[in-house]
Amino acid sequence: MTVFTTTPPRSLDDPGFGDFFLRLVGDGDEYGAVDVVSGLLNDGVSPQRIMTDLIARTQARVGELWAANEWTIAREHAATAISERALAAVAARCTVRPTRGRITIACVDGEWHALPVRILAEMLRLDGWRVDFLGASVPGQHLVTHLHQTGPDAVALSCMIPARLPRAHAAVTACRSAGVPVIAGGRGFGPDGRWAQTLGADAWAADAEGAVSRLAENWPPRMGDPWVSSFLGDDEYTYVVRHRGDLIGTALSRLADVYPETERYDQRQHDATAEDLGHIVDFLAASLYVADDRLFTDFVDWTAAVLEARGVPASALGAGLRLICRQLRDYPTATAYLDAALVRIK
Ligand code: B12
Repeated sequence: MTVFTTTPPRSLDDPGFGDFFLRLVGDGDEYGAVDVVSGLLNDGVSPQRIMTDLIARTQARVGELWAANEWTIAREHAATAISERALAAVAARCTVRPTRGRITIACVDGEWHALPVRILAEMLRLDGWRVDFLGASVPGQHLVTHLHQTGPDAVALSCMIPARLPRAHAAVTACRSAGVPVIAGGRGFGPDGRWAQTLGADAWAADAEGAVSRLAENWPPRMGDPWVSSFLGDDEYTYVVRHRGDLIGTALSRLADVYPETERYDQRQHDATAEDLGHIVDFLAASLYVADDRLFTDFVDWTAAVLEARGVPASALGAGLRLICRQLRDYPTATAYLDAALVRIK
């Protein structure tokens, strides 16, 4: 990171401006961060550019620093709170009268990444949409009640973690059954939005700018039968979901036999291991749900890197995967997905 001993950079185009802002959010300097975005607005920089090129990019770097174990979870939380404050400061300075339709924006049930979709909400407001922003983790039935009460022209559904895709599917199906077309987004739907289509979403966009363009043209889309893609998940998916607790509990009870280091684990390490095993089962289930092993192997690659940055060797992850795999001997697709992941971490 660049260290500024002299005058801080002034323009968003200056090399080092991103580092400068990252340092403010990383140091917990809320007033400094708000001053920076206010200064940019005063200089005539568009609010859209501040949101996408500064705040969103900074958050991506916050994520990299957390994943690399350079920043603690607390520092990431504090930085995110400051980014939210800076975003609110930008939004407070821009008032646009709605000229387009009405849109409901929500994160799927169990999805706590509200900031990405808050950026989307502000970008759509600036483009003339009347936005109902419902925020993080909206249970499907409450979302549908809201649709009946407000009658929007679209629902924008966010899913940042692929493990939430089965719940995203329930929400997509419910919204479409209520006659409201769905635009899906967030990295949980896959790098090219491939799983948005699997789940029957009417549209997908990679980011807020893409969503603004997609919704500005050719909306509403022609909606097919909402029930066509409403049944996903087979007996393997159902088995893994129903036996989640047993799969994790049995793996934990046998872990010390195959990975003796865990005998020296303190309570915090045990809790983290149980949480990691939970993620393995949840991502495996989601992978079975969309019938795509890439969802699971991408997750295992990511987990291996995160654990390695914390000094946990790939063999520990391998031990966990094998213990889950042994319990799923009678389930050929699940076993094949686990094997595909095991090959990668050897
Ligand atoms: C802040 C943060 C959190 C905060 C969220 C707080 C908040 N108020 O948002 C908290 C602490 C809650 C959190 C929790 C977790 N997080 Co987190 N988090 C992040 C972080 C650092 C920043 C998120 C952010 O604001 N990004 C900035 C925005 C702008 O990013 P963006 O993706 O470019 O956003 C655009 C698109 O996604 C798109 N978009 C989003 N939604 C929608 C919807 C529609 C309809 C459309 C069209 C477009 C769209 O438009 C956005 C704007 O352009 C990211 C890192 C990252 N790269 O994003 C990790 C990250 C997303 N988190 C991650 C993880 C793993 C988790 C946890 C599982 C950690 C854990 N072990 O508990 C939990 C899961 C919680 C849950 N169930 O939801 C991983 C996901 C990796 C993966 N395998 O998918 C990431 C990528 C970190 C990393 N580098 O590995 N997290």
